Amino acid sequence: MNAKSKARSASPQSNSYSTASERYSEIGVNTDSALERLADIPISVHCWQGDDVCGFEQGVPELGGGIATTGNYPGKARTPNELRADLEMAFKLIPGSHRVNLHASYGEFGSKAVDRDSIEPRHFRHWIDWAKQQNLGLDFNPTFFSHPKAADGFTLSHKSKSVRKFWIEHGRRCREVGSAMGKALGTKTVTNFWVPDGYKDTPADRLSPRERLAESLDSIFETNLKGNLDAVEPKLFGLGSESYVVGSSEFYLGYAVSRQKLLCLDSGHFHPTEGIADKISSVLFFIPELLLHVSRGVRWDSDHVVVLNDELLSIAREVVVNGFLKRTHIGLDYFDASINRVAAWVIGTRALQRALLAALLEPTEALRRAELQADYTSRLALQEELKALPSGAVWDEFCRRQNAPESMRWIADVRTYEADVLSLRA
Ligand code: RNT
Ligand code: ZN
Repeated sequence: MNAKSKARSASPQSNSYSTASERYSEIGVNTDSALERLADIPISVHCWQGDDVCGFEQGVPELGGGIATTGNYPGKARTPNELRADLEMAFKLIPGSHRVNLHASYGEFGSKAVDRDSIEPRHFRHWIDWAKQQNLGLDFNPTFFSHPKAADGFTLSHKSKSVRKFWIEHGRRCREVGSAMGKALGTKTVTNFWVPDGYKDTPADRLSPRERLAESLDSIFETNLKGNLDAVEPKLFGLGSESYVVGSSEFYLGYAVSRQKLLCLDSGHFHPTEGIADKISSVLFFIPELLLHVSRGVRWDSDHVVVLNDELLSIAREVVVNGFLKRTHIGLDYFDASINRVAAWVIGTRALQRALLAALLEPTEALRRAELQADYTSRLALQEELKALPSGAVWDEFCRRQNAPESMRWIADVRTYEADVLSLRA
């Protein structure tokens, strides 16, 4: 139990919560049980928002792989200790108990350079100890970008056997790190595979790279490891891979179904008007579990800070009302260097939790009853009515019970932290 949950129910509930609770009970929804369920949903918070996806390897090249951060807001974390301190600050302002999602490039390698094909669980020992002490789960990602051997845009599907061999070894070692994390913390680590491989312009051969990618992945996944779950993440396009991405949606859907792996749906990895909410009940029909990278696409960028918009509400709804919470690992994936990075974590995570709460407060039975009776008029009327119910008061009560700041009160703490800590970083 963490410090936050120990202080649970310290203060009495507010009048506005009682009023809200009554309004919801009129439509058959129990707000107390919604709050209990919400407290049980961990969000995997991505470490890379804290330092613009730089990581801690020696002499790392520029951020590559077709992803980019924009902005130069001061105060990004420069060391593992700074990143952990920033995450601790964010978790004080986020209700509930959560997880941290690490990339291989965030290992602690000491003074000597450790290449990607040589990483070991010991390079993540501090992270594991810290996670244990903070009561956090860990998730993991091999880093197939920002590296000389990825500079030409290909890794696991590279035409050169020796380049592929290097990245296959990286993938294998990352699963071992994931397994060590999962075993040490008693909660399985999801190790997510995303490779940037693709062409800027129209390829002459779309097939061979896909054959090589499947073969490389199969050899990475050869061994069964305890404590670890494998996920694969498709993408539509990246910067410099506008015309062709080897690991497309169809490729990985087929791969995940045929190998019974987790599929990672990143909400920024599809056509601009294509949402992932409707995909959830389809893919979970054929794969064991799902990983979500909740993000927000804006034009060319797939990684704006998550906000409480319709897309987010429908993603959360599909997971909750279909009973998929146990089979869905919910993570965040965005990186904004133009605002306070601790605030970026807090805003995105709280937005996601509010979307989950809205779903937990839905009178799903009533909606489904109307639907079965072909009463689409009542279904639409009720869907609209729900938007105006006082979910804000229920959210405030959740924050109070979890000993996290209500409404926007967290921003004062971010400002203090900025003045005392972040602004001192050169
Ligand atoms: C990139 C993918 C991938 C990365 C992280 C850093 O488009 O979304 O998940 O964002 O691995
Ligand atoms: Zn992603």
